[in-house]
Amino acid sequence: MQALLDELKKIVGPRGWVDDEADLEPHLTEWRGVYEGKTPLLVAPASSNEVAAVVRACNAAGVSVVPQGGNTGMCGGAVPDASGTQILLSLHRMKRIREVDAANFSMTVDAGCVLADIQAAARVADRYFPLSLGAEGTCQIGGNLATDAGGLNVLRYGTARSLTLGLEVVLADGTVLSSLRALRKDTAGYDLKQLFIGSEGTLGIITAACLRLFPDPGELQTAMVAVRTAGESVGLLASLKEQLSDQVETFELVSDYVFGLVEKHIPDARLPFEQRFPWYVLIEAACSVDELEEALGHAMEDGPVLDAVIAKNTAESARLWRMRESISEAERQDGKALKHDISVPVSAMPAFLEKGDALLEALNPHARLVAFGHVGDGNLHYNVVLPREMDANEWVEEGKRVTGAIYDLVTGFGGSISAEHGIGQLKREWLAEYGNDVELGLMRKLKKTLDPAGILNPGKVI
Ligand code: FAD
Ligand code: 2HG
Ligand code: ZN
Repeated sequence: MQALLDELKKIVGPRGWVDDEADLEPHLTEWRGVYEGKTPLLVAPASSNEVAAVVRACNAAGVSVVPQGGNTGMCGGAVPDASGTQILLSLHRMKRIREVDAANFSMTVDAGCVLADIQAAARVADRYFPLSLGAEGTCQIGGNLATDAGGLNVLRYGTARSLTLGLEVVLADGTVLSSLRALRKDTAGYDLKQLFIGSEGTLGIITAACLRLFPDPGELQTAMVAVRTAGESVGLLASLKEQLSDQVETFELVSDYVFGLVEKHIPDARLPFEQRFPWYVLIEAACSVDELEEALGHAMEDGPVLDAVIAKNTAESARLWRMRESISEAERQDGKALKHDISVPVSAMPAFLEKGDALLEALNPHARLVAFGHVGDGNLHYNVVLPREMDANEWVEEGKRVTGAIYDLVTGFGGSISAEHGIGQLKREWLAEYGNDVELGLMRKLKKTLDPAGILNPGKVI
C-alpha cells in the first residue's frame, strides 16, 4: 500500500493530496452524518490525465477508488467504507469552464465545477443552465451527473441526463473515454455516455461534461399556493399546464408540518399567509403576473386553491424559495429521518398519498411524515421521523419495517424507490430486493465488463 500511496502523491503533486486527519474529516462524513468512513489518502487531481494516472495505478494495485464531488449526496455514495483502504478521489481542483459556445447553446466544463458557478458562467454568455437544487452552492456537476440529479426545474427541462450532450470519463483501467461532442443529434452507435450518468461512480470517473444551454427564460413569477389536500395539487398542476403549457417550470408540494419545521429551525423563515393550511405548492412560471393570476383564478374556480400569494419582487421570491430550499437543513436539525426519495406516475400521486397516510397510521401512529418535493415530476421526499424514545436497535428494525412497507406501496403503483438521489449505500439492499432481476443481472454484467477488478466505488449501488 505504501508504494501506491507514494506513487499517487507523485502523480498529483504536493498540492493534490491530503492525509492529515483534521483535513480529511469533512470528506469522510456524509452530509447528514449517517455514514462515516476512513481513507489512507485523499487525492485531488488537477486534470483528466492525472485522474487517469491515479485510477490506472489503483487498478494495477487492486485498490479501490471512491470519487467525491461536493459530498452533498443523500445516500452515502461519496464516502469510503470503514476499512481504511479505499482511496478518496476528490474532483474539487478540476473546476475550469472549458468553453461556452453561445451559438450552439452549449458549454463544456470540468467535472469539479460547482453547479452555481456553471449557472453563473452561462448567465455571463446570456444563456441559461436550468439544473437547480438546494445544494447548488456546493455540489459539483460531476456529482450531479453521477446521480442524475433532478431538482427544481425538471418539469420543464428534465433531469441532469437530459441536459447532457457529451461526457469525458476515466474508465477503471485508466483509459480516457472522450465523448465530449456538442451534438444534439448523434446516432453513431450506442450512446455510451448514458451508462455513466446515474452510475454513482461505479462504472467510471466523470472528468468533464458538455452541457445543453437554453435562452434566458425571461420574466419569472413565483407563487405560493395553499391547497386542502396533496392529491388536489395534482389537479392544480394539470389546470396550470393546460393554461400555461411548459411555462410552468417548478411545482413543489410541501406539507404544513414540513414548513413548520422550517419556521422552527431556520431564522426569519415565515410563510406568507395569516392562517395555516394543510398543504402548499411553490410554483415558478415563465410568464407575466397577469397570466399567472388568471391561471390561478381559473384553478380557484375549480376548487383546489384555498389562497395564493404571488411574489411582487425578487426579494419576496427569494423569501419563498428560502422556505423551500431550507427543508433538508430544517429536517436534519430536527433529528434523524428515514429518507424515501420515491416516484410514482403523477396521475397515481393522489391515490398513493391517500394510501400512504393510512399505511403510516397503521404501521406506527406516532411516526411523523415529512412529505415534500417535486410533485410535478411525480417525485416526493416521503421521509418519516420515528418516535424519539426508541433505542438505536429498535430504530433500525422499525425503520426497515416502515421503509419496506412504503416501498411495497410505491412499487405497487409502478413507482421507483429512487427518483433522484441514487442508491449509494443507503438503498443498495433495497435495490437488490425491489429491482427487476433482468435489469439487475444486466447491471452486474456491465459492472463486471467495465470494472473487472471491482475497484470503482465498491459497496455502492449493486
Ligand atoms: P457527491 O455527494 O460528492 O457524490 C454523489 C455520488 O456521485 C457518489 O456516489 C460519488 O461517488 C459520485 N461522484 C461524485 N462525483 C463524481 C464524478 N466526477 N465521477 C463519478 N462519480 C462521481 N438532489 C437532487 O437530485 N435534487 C434536489 O433537489 C436535491 N436537493 C438537495 C438539497 C440539499 C440541501 C442537499 C444537501 C442535497 C440535495 N440533493 C438533491 C442531493 C445532492 O445534492 C445531489 O445528489 C448532487 O447531485 C450530488 O452532487 P455532489 O457533487 O455533492 O456529489
Ligand atoms: C430536495 O428536494 C432534495 O430538497 C432533498 O432532494 C430531499 O432532504 C431530502 O429528503
Ligand atoms: Zn428533491
